[in-house]
Amino acid sequence: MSLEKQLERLTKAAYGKSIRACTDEQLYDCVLRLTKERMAEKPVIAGKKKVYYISMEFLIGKLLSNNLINLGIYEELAEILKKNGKELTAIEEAEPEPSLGNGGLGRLAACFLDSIATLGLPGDGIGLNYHFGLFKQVFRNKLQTAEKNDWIEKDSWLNKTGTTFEVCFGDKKVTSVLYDIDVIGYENGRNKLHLFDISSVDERLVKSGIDFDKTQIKKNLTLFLYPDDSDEDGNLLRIYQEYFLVSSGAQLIVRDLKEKGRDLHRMDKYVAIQINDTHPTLVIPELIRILTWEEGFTIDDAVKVVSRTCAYTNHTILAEALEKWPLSYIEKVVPQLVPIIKELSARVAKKYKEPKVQIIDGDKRVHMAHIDIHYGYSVNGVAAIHTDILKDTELHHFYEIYPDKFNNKTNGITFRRWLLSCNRELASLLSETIGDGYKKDAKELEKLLERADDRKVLDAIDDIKRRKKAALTAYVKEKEGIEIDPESVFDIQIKRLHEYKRQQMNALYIIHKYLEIKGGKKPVRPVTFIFGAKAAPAYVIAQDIIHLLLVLSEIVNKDPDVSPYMKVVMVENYNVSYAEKLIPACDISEQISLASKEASGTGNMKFMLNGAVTLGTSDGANVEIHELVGDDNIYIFGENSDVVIDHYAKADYVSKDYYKKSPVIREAVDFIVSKQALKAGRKENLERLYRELLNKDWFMTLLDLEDYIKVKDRMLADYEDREKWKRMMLVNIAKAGFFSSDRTIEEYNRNIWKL
Ligand code: 26Q
Repeated sequence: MSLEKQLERLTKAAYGKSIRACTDEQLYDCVLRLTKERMAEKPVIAGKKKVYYISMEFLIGKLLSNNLINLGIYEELAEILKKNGKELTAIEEAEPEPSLGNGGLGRLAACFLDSIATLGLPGDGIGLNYHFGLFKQVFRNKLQTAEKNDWIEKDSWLNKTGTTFEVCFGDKKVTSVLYDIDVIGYENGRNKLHLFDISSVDERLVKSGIDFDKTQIKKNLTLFLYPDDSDEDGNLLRIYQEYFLVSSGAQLIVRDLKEKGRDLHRMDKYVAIQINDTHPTLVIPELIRILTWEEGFTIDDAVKVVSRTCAYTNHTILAEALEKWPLSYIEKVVPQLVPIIKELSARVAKKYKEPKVQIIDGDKRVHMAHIDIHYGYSVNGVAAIHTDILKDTELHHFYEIYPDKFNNKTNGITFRRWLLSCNRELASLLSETIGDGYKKDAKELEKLLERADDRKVLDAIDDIKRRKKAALTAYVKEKEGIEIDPESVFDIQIKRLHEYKRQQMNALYIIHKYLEIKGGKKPVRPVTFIFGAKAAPAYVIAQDIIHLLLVLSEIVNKDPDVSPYMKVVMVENYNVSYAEKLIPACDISEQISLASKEASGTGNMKFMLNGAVTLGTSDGANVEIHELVGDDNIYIFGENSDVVIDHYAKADYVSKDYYKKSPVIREAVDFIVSKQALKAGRKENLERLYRELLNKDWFMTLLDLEDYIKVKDRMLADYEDREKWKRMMLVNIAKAGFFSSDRTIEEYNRNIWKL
């Protein structure tokens, strides 16, 4: 059936109306159904061996645009709608955004699913169907508050499967219900994202905001995603969630194998399980439990085959983010796993005396990563420098035992979402300039380098940037009520709020600029500083930093002496959809984490692909971006990871020394508790942040502040050399091909999964 006929059939059936007569919301509903019908026609990707990517988070974002692109019907549908007086982009706005992830780790899982299907590899995701996902951020009195994100509508991308499993906890049993979301590859077949839910979930448990009774496991288990990006301690509910995920997932995997008549003793020939950080680590003891208790394996056989099936990805070296659960918690939630974990631990203890590699430590805490490393066959970091740090320092003792298990897989992003969908204009220009080949083989973007001196191409890239900035200007006006100047430089930092990411350093730069302008030193061109960030609700200093940014926004934007030259915007509820609007409009990409702390970063890749220039430290994937584009096309500042690691080792960083030494630093830091700031903000928050910076500053903001100011000022000056800047944009786009998640997945498959 023609696309138009199919859509009309749907609008008639659902609303008794023509396409033209439907509202955008009604059309979204019908286009959703149409897309699902088309997806269901795609062949399931099959093969002897399949990978299961198991993760507590899949930050999939809205799916309509991407699915239409991957089906190859985006343009055609847009035409049909236009003919009927409708805009596909307006219809896309009606889609609610699921928030099934915190940030980078969850978004990476979503990009990977897209690439696995695009490469035609058999591979499914296994995750949880959180009803309210990650909280929705609302600003009140310049503070973050949290509300639930009610994303599941009557019709959604979720498909009921009819599959259920029983999951047993120590003192209760729940029924696990499987929902599937189809994952379509770009011009390829279909895989699945399996999302588990409990049958007894009760949304009414949520009273106000995101508060609910944490003890009612049978009702609350899948209500929320843990709103934590590596800061606070976990609690029992988190372990309930983790075990629910892995038990459901393990049962699904074993059922699939049995249905195909596979010999479970050779499980590793048919299945690879990629464990996304330590959160699903319990899948290892759970599989061993199933094989020994239910399938009659000896413990040796079970351990052997599970160890050949499971592979682990590490996403962080922050000590506070490495999961260590008290054995007593695990005992309470899943007592049936305790004998197995003890056995695994005893085997390690017998073989290795080094305390740092034990699974259960002297305080009876279970080190989840240690289970993965001893009882998995691969350990990978997510950027070259990150993997090196794991080998050299954080996991050095393990590297000595298992040098062959360690490998690097530098992260990547799907170009379908982060170029073809979010920047159709740039994608078209690239097609006109270098052909369509880059869509399947991202390395072909390098062909653009041949045009690095071509005026027409350079101007066209710049022109698209202008249009994207104009579009963002209108959107920010509508959403935030703030007027920004589309001719200003757009300087953007969007990522979870964390001290190691150093939004506070950017804030100090803004204060410095503000004071300069007040003192009469006007910039040649206005600058717009844009932030987007959620903070874990219990992360106090992160809340204080958000408060400071909102205070600065008010002070700067309302000051008639200053606001013509700079604006500060903290967007509310930053999420994937917002990122899709911000990234194409960015000039300066802020990637300013303390060297050694950001495992990779993936926003940095999205920005360069869209023609932004990076201002960054030698951290995570910035290091590889630097190598690719060369010194002339990136702005690197700050101390490197060796120096930083040395400061930690010697415990010799004293922030007050930097404060005392530099009048520039002093002036900026003191402003936080100035009369002016205290008038706009809350004493408690601002003073706490001030004290933190002076007395602790664990992530060494003041160490790099002066260099940051210097390099950022140079960058802004260079922006005025328009020809030079346009060339930098072009080189960044041309070199972004390496960061396609298709490349990353090819490497996972070649070295780890071997599908
Ligand atoms: C841990 C314990 C209890 C509850 C929650 C958590 C928890 C939840 C989420 C710990 C960590 C996370 C998220 C981590 C994360 O997003 N890491 C990012 O992963 C990206 C993909 O590899 C990298 O690019 C980023 O550098 C890394 O910060």
